[in-house]
Amino acid sequence: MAPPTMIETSVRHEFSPIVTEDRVVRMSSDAQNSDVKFADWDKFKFTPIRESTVSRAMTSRYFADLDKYAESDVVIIGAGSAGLSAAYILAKNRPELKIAIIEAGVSPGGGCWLGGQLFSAMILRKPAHLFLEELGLEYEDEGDYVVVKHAAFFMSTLLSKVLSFPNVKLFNATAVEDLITRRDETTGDLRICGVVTNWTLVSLNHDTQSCMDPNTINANVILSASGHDGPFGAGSAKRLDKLGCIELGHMRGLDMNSAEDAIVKGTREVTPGLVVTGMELAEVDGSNRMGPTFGAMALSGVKAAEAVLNVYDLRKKQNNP
Ligand code: AHZ
Repeated sequence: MAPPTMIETSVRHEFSPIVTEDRVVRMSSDAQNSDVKFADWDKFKFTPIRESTVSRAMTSRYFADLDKYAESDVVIIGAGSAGLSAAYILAKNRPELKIAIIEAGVSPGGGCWLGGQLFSAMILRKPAHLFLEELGLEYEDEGDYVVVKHAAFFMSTLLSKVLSFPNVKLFNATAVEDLITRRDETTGDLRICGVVTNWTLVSLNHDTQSCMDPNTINANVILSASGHDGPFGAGSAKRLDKLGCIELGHMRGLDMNSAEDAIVKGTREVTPGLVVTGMELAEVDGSNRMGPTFGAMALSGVKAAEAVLNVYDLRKKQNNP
């Protein structure tokens, strides 16, 4: 018997590529005419381009963004589930704010591409399902908790929505190396006024190369969402500890029930000018980890957005430089 073939020429497809002259210009579904009409691929040709045009198309935009976001309204450190949930709420509700997201990894998304132990499904305890409804994401309702069929489905949906807002710029492959601090003349408190950045690959090589100075971004409010301690995580918390602004609590062992409530409750402005969200808070407060349940990350992000706006609006009212 002949093996099943991958290509069957008589198959009727639901779509029809529209061909003008020798190029395919668009695809559309056409119920009346569902036989596929392929382009004449022998004649197919893209529009011409010079290499420098590609280079300028990228660099002009990137440097324009660096210029625009050098003064940001909000900087978010870390594009994991907590940082991106906050970015979504902020960007949607306050389209006039310039929001820069700084992500050390090349791939944004943090630890949210899989569930626990590299399994696919993502579990969120109620009422975090309300955030899924806001995103228009499907889930299975299991009573006290809900299940998204794949964590990547959650992350890719959230990411695409955040990136579609015109007031958001994601600078990935860029690490926050330090915080910009100023002493408040009236209170004497240290205030966080921005971030110190560098290409992540440069940050990883400070030990092997002579001084490679960083870049900076000033901002009215910083939202730190850099996750629990690890190669990059909890950077703001550790820096604030060294500056004497807080005393690190260090994340404790796993307890799903207490951990998720503690993260949402603890989401706040930890030091003037800097709000902390997500698992970085476990390092600040010494609360438990929750492992593979993600409701607290989403709702901590939502609460953080509110805290960021309170700080921002107050700062604007006081006209603080
Ligand atoms: O790359 C980091 C990740 O994408 C990024 N990041 C960390 N330090 C950074 C720095 N500059 C720029 N200095 C930095 N970016 O921050 C992101 C953090 O994402 P995450 O998913 O690790 O944190 P989260 O708090 O959004 O979610 C944590 C989810 C949990 S719970 C848990 C447990 O209980 O064990 N483990 C995880 C991953």
